[in-house]
Amino acid sequence: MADHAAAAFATRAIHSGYDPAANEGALTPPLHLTSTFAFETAAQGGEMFAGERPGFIYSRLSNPTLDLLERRLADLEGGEAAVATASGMGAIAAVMWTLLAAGDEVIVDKTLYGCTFAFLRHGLTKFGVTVTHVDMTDPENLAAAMTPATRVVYFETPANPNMRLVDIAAVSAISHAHGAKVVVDNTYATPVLTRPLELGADVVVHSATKYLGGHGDLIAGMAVGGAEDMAQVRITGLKDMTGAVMAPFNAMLVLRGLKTLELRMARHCESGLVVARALEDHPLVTRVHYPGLDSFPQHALARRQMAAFGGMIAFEVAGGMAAGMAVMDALTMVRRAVSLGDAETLIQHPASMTHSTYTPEERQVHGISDGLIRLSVGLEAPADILDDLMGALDSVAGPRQRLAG
Ligand code: 3LM
Repeated sequence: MADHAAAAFATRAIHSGYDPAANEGALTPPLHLTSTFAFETAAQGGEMFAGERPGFIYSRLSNPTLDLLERRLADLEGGEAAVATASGMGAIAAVMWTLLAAGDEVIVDKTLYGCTFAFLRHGLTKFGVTVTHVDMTDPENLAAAMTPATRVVYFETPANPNMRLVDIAAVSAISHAHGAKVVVDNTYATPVLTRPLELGADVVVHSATKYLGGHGDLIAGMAVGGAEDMAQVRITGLKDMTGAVMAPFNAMLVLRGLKTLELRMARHCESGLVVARALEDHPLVTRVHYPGLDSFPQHALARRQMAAFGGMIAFEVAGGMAAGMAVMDALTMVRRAVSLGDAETLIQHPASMTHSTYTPEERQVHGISDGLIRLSVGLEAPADILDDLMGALDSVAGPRQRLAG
């Protein structure tokens, strides 16, 4: 199969953009550990700098290993081009600094990952960009908030940590009617579950640290979109402003991760639903936020916009934060750690960890309760994940029930 363009997702995740015949027959793409590239002649180097001749110049601009990863993820997301970055935050910063200038406004959703919130609230505002927070679960709120200065509309779906969804098609239509670009953080859903560009978004960003890498052994980010936007992100946001370029070795690890992305997501989704249902049935659990549950307020949108419901769950327990911490400390297999999308099931407390960049008042306004616990359901046998979680919940519920009795 020489041209993989028509192949299914799982096939393209393994083959897209790579030809062993052009690489000494190597089945696995070579790792190009080089910072710079030698020009055959001085004139040729000048032509490359002038953009008149294709080729590699310096690895802060591009590198063959990164180039393969970029073309492969662009293919999987349905975009024209992509840019690989040192981290998810590197991707977000490179995109925002490219699309925004002083005097512009960015409208962002109410709930965002903690460091994204801090970057917007305390970073971009320092440079004269207006940041407006809107509850985008109702797209009408966005329509009412758009101003002539709005250049970018930014959101996560599902949102970290409380799983709120945003209707990508509806929000994109509203944004485009006002001339604004739509940037979606697709870290939680991955292109296996949702492809925002196909629903109208202009740019997708990822923390590739998470499901794309998939093994908790690297920090990496990606941006995907139209060829012109990505060329600008590469030249402006990445090369000149952040310099947050991905290391070639990490690109190779992300390429390896992508090969099993669809398989892994299937398992994350299957176990996610089993765990979410079991949590919902436990007497200590007062609320479960998981798009696959009938009780999820945006379940209809989840069915429309997501191929399945993912491996991320947020839940609350009776007794609030103290009881939640006790549940976390009673676990024996599930790891107490931030990050997500790894083989290991991870649990963390957003208010004191990933979202401690918000003040307590901001967390309240932005819908992140102090008692919320976040679970990234891993690839272990679902029965073992359940045993550990239910055991921990029982051990905390037991004394509480005895106290109540
Ligand atoms: C976390 N999240 O545990 P990096 N976008 C989303 C994310 O969840 C993240 C980023 C971007 C977590 C990291 S918290 C100290 C650990 C939706 C990261 C940023 O720069 O690759 O970490 O991605 O929720």
